[in-house]
This record gives sequence, structure tokens and C-alpha cells, in this order.
Amino acid sequence: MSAPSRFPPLLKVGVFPEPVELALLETFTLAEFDDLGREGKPRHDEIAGIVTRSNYRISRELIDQLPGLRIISTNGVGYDGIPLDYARQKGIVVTNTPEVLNEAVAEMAVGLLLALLRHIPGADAFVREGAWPAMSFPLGTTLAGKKVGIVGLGRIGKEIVKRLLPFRVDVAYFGRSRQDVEWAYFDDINPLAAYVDILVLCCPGGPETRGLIDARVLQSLGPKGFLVNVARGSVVNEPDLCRALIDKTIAGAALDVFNREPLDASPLRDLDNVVLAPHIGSATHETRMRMAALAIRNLCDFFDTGRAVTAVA
Ligand code: 8YV
Repeated sequence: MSAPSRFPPLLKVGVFPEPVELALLETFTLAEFDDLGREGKPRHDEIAGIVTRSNYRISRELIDQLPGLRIISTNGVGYDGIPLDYARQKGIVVTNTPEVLNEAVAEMAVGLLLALLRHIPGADAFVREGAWPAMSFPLGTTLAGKKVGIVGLGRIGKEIVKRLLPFRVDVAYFGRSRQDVEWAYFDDINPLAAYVDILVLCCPGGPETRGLIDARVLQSLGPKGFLVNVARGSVVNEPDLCRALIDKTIAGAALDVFNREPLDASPLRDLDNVVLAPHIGSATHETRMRMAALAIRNLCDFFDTGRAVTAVA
């Protein structure tokens, strides 16, 4: 239970790791939606802010039920789950937590890629199941010398490149515009997919990138190609990806994000040329506490001064 706060009550949307929730409770009174209006709980019109996580969605309908809402603070860099234009129309500030999670997500991308190329999850199961005495484990693929295509060379994408270069790879990238970097720029995803051995998705989610990776792109990537996704599940046409993995149109995929999360019944869970993770790109103790600190600072600064530290542009 939190001590009385000098700030207006917040609606908490989503489940937070305990240390993050405790940090929030040190500063704010948090309410769950179903409790609003109940005895001893804030009324709907008393809620001045929402604190959430970037893998949750905030609907227009929810916003309309909170007439006093002034700020939506998400723990995370992505804000594709928030109706930004609608929030702006209603004068609601939206804040995220950029930069502080770049390293964690970049490490996850590299970890997933190596796990995929060297079949590390399968190797662990191979030893645990006692299969080693009877057979040799299948060969993997070397990262060194490969061409890696970065889809979305933003802050996280650049951190991924920094970590991949020591593995002696060639880098190319696709994005909205050419940047002042030494790597090859592709303004079309298909030629990039045809050029590289590996595609790493680290672009924002949302309408601009929805379904960007489809059957045609996967065909271009080819039977020796690999896909890593630490961006958003929405960036990939998941039925096309399943088909490409089953038909060996591509060699394999490592996925931390999915069209629907948590991933429920899906062919992806039955394939041995896939590495799966439960959207844990930023899920380290250090990173989540830095994100929480920034989300809290956004809220405090906004309520105190009317300005947040990292309002979404
Ligand atoms: C959040 C995410 O990091 O940051 C993002 O955009 O994809 C999420 O993984 C996470 O929900 C923070 O708790």
C-alpha cells in the first residue's frame, strides 16, 4: 500500500515486475480500472494519468472514460499501442522511455541471432535429454562473414550494429531515409532481403511497418536466410512467416515479439528452425528500473511543471 501522494491518482494499465511496481507506489497512488468509483478508490474523473507498459494497448474508449486524463506515461520505447493522434486531440501528453533500454534490446537481438545460428536451445535440450551418446549434434552456421540487414537503423539498431561488427559481418540497412553512416542503404526492403544473409527487425511498430516482412520479402531472403525480430510482431506477416519456415523458404527465425502476445496456439511453437522468447528485449533488472525511473520522472515533472522529460514528439 502506498503512502498518500502529493500527485493525483494514476490508473495502472498492465502488470509490472514487482520492483517496478514498488517504485511507482513510492510516489503515486495507483488504481486498477475495475476499482474506480469503489469505496476508498479514485473516481474515474479523478484519474489524471495512466502509467502503462509498451506491450499493452490503451484504447480510445478507455481514454473517453477518464475525463480528467492529462498524461499517459509508458514504460518502454514503443508507443504504437497508444492512440497518439487521439491523445493529442484531447490535449493528453504521451511519454515513453527511450535510450535507457537500447543496450538491453541490442543484447537480446545478438543473443537471439547466435542462438538461432548455432541451435543453442536445441543443443541444451540435446544434452539434457541424454541424446549425446547416440548421435552428433547438427552443425550450425557461422556469423562471421555474413551480411546483416538492419531494418530500422534507429538508436537500438545502431547499438545492434556496434555489437555485431566485432563478429566480422557486413552491414546494410533499410529505413525511411539514408543516414550519414558507412553502411549500404536500401530504400526498398526486397533488394535488402535479397542482398543479406540475415535480417534484423528493430524498427518501430505501427501503420508504417505493419506487415513489412511478407512472403515476397522472405522469398528474397532465401533458403539460407535468417530473420530476427526484436521490434514488433506487427512488422511481420506471421502466417507468411510460418509458411516460409515450414517450407524452408528461409532457414530460420528468432522471435521475441508476435502478432498476438502472449503467443498462444501457433505453428511457430512446433518448429525446430525457430527460437522463441516472451517479449523480453528490455527485461533486465537494471533496464526496467531505469525505465521506471524515467517514467516516474516524466509524471512528476509533468504534474509539477506541465512539461515531461521524454514526451513523444
Ligand atoms: C517494453 C517494448 O520495453 O519498450 C518497448 O517498446 O517493446 C516493451 O518490451 C516493456 O513492456 C517494458 O515493461
